[in-house]
Amino acid sequence: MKVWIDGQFYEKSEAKVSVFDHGLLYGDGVFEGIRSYAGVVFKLDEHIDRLYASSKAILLNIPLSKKEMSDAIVASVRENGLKDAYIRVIVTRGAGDLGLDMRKCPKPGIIIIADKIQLFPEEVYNRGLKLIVSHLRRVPPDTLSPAIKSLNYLNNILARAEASRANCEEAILLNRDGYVAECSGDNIFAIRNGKVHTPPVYVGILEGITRNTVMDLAAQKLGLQVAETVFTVPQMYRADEVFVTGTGAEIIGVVEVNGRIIADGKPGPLTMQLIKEFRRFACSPEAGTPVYQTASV
Ligand code: PXG
Repeated sequence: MKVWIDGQFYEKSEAKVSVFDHGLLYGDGVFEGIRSYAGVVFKLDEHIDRLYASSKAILLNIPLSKKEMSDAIVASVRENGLKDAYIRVIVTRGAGDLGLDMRKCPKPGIIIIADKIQLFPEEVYNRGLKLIVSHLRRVPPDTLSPAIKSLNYLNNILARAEASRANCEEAILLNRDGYVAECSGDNIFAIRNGKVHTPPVYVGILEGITRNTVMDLAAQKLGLQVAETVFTVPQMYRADEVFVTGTGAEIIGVVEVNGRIIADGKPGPLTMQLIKEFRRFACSPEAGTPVYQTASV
């Protein structure tokens, strides 16, 4: 595997960064997780826009134009001969001294890892996930905005650990007011009476690219009403269907929340239909940016 670092490819064993990088010392940096399907990088422009927005918010000036970044990502997938890939783009503050001062870090570091994708077993999509509500609240937007995809993921990681310790696959985080925000690495949806609900961005979430795609597909392909709604945990208990969305997960039904079985305990019919529509869309050329001359099949 070849890893792109600051304009050059390195063998995996040689792909290294400084121990003085503030990305490591302080989690000072931003990232994206992106997929490619059949040689098309899914929603690449949207991921790049979010990366640059995150980086602007933390006063980090990426020394590449968006076009150069896009080309480097595509080149990384091609260099590794991948069609279906998981791509991690990381922009760190770069090497500095041991203090917090970002002015001591003259050069941001850019890393692009394009690897084979670790898929969830198909059985997970058919069985659905068990979730808990974490006792940790999602970081409030006036502390470190969850809209920034920063390298500070301890809030999410500790919530996920809480889920694992309770034999659950994901954790729901509430915002400061106790409303459902999102999961540790996924956005959340609830369907009731044929209407699709997901928390609005102002609740304090990452505006997921899968989330936005699913909102479009639910409205356009399934003809459902879709709304950004503030909702509580008990409202989720009585939903007809609950599911999570994310780059890795795509769409996975939720069958249990805090020990409460959702509906009949199976992923719902609309959820299964959305999974089908999402997969069909993801493998189409209009889903993103082609890696090879003749993209897709
Ligand atoms: N919320 C959070 C907090 C995330 O980190 C999402 C929602 C979904 O966003 P997208 O754009 O992917 O639809 C994410 C992103 C993992 C992993 O290994 C997951 C994410 C990021 C990094 C790693 O599960 N999810």
